[in-house]
Amino acid sequence: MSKSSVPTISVSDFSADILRHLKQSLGKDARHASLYDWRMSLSLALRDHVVDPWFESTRKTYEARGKRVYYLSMEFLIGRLIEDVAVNLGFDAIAAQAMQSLGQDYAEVVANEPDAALGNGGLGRLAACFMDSLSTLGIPAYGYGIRYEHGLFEQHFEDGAQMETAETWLAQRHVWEFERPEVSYPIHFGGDVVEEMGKTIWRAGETVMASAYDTPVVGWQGRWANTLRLWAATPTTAFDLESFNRGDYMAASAPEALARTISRVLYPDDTTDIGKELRLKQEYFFTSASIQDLLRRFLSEGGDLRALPDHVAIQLNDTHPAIAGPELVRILMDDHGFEVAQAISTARGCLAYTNHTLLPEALERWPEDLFIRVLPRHHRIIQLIEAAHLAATTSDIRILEHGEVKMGELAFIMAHHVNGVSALHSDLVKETVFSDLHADYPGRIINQTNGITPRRWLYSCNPPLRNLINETIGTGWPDDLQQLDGLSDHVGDAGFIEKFQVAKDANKARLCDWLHKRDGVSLDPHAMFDVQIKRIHEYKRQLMNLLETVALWNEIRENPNAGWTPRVKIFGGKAAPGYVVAKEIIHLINDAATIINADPVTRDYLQIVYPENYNVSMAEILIPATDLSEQISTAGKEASGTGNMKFALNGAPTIGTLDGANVEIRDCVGADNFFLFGLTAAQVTERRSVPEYARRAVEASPRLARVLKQIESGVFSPSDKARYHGLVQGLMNHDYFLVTCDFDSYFDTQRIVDKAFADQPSWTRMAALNTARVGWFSSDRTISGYARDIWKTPSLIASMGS
Ligand code: 26Q
Repeated sequence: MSKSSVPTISVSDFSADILRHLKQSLGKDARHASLYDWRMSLSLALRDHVVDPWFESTRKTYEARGKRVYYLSMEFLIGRLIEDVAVNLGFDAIAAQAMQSLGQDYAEVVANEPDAALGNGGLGRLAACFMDSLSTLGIPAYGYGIRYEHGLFEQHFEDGAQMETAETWLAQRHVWEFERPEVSYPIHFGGDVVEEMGKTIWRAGETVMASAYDTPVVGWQGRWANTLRLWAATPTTAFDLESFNRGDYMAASAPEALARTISRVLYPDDTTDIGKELRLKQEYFFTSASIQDLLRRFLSEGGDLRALPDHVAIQLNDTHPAIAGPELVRILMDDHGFEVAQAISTARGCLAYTNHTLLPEALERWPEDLFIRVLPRHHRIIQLIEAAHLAATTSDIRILEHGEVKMGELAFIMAHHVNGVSALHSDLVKETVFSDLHADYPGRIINQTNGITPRRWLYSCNPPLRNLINETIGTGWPDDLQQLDGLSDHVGDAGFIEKFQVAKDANKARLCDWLHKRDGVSLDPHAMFDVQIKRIHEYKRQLMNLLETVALWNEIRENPNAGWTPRVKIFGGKAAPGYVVAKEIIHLINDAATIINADPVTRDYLQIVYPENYNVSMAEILIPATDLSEQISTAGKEASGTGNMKFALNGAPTIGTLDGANVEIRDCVGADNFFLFGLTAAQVTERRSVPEYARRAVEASPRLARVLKQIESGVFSPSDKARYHGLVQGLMNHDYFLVTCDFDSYFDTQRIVDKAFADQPSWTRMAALNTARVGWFSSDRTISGYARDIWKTPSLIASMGS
């Protein structure tokens, strides 16, 4: 693509930079420096090199007077940044050598950084990958979100059950951000709406300030850097002096306490937690601040608001910022004198909405009375938006219905484009949740299949494979991932396959070391590492994986000398604290691990491990070490998945259903290199209408019936034999996600996997073909699609053209 900007610094100069920061910024000398001090000094030395590309990008953006992208997301699941910045600047080798020359272990220093876990899972991580790609592609963009004081909770296991504790990433200084005390906006809540001299006036009840913190996001080879701007809530007046002077010390700090709750903590639920007032306030807080900020920028450059859609592209990451529509309309009408129709069409010209779910319970709705209480002016504007929609179409779809405000309908109606996140998902969006609105606005729904950044998810997390790829096809692939196709020519070469295997073995060894150090657990590095890592959800069917594990255990016990392929079943993931069934599933996996891992008969063939507190950094160790990727959701339920792409890219074939992006992954890697099982989305719908389908499936499968009986009777919970009654009964009686119906197909396919893995060269060839053929899943390709089809924004990196 563009010319590479090779780092222009020597190891000794960079070491000197680090020492300078150690002294000047940390106030330490090398003899007394802690790991933390070294990490801070290294980060600051790297950060110095981000500033120039950042300023340069800002200048070019300003001069171009072109369109900017504003990506609004409640979540940015970033992870660590040191390695990310080092890699993108081309400083990774230099940084490692500099730390070594200073007598420090680079890997240890890097690992000292806490994860920025400002997200729950897929949606938040997607936002982080998109920020990386927007900078790599040189598209002028701002990410807007919330600077939560506490990110996603930390998970601990107590006797196998999940416990949660607060996460405190800001307890240490976050070096990557720049506080912008001069950038702040008032955010109003509550109060009432009155008409005064023909004008509608919102007299707010309470006000908090939104204050900006900026983190530069540097793209590949430092060619461009955008800004991630996160908002923190602060009180309008730090202290109520009047109360204080009266001696009422507690009342004096009341406004402060109120304001600070807004950006205090990330909601730990990845489906809607209906009706929580604070959540609605969070959504409006960051959305209003972002809209005010982008309008201030536009107006300060002399823009005419009627031309706003030519300069501003606002992407809504799910419905969480859907209040952006009414907020923009409100400001255009109330502050700038726009007529309703003109305000709505101008706002719509700026807005686009990405849907990430088909689960009906996950579609955001707010009780109307709560909504009126918190945002009375916006409620009236939504009535105007609804009226305009009803007048312009033959539709009977409403935004306000049954005493609720439906955020999906609001986002859809206020967007010029709505997109799904995989081909199958986008089709289902058209056919199911938004079929009526699709008929009202044909052409509005499009697809943009998700992607992942190859910088973090291959280059940086997998050095052995990165080096092999570099020596095989050259170094142009990290920003042009389809070049991996070139590996296909080498899969017939035994020498290449051997090296691919060596790389995988090195990653497995790294995982074994890490787990041993962290948890004291030992794994057989020759066993198949079979990994399922993601949020715990019934539709993702970790329970089916566990049932298969128990069935396999039974079979090995009965016939220990049948030449079993050794497996380690690795689980990782958190359950929402209030999601009872998900927590039971976690408990069961841990209980089963206790019994099965202690069985001397099966010990050499089967082991279950569930490292606690799965996060982005753990994913970076697990994924490169994986042999088999578990993507086993009920067809039609996983909008896309992105872990599925990470595994395939790192040479792990998938066992999976035809769900989300699995469909497209299978198309790319070829049916021979993907272990398909289970019902299709259409068959799932059909099966649900069969009476007693779960009971029938269990009766038809003695293998499954036996496993369920073992679990129900307390084989894995000897101290509390009734512990899993409810879980098993739930499966027999409801099984909405068809675990029972897909079980046999899954078990049988796992046995095909066993056989395939036993032939190592042929397995490795399959793994290598996965890597070679999934270049299309780069988030650069995804972002190019958004830029082309939705935003109409060109790259400002000269040599990239477009
Ligand atoms: C909403 C309201 C109140 C509380 C919580 C929420 C909430 C928070 C997070 C609702 C949903 C989420 C996250 C959803 C999510 O991560 N979806 C995933 O998005 C990925 C990126 O597109 C897809 O790959 C996954 O398939 C999808 O499940």
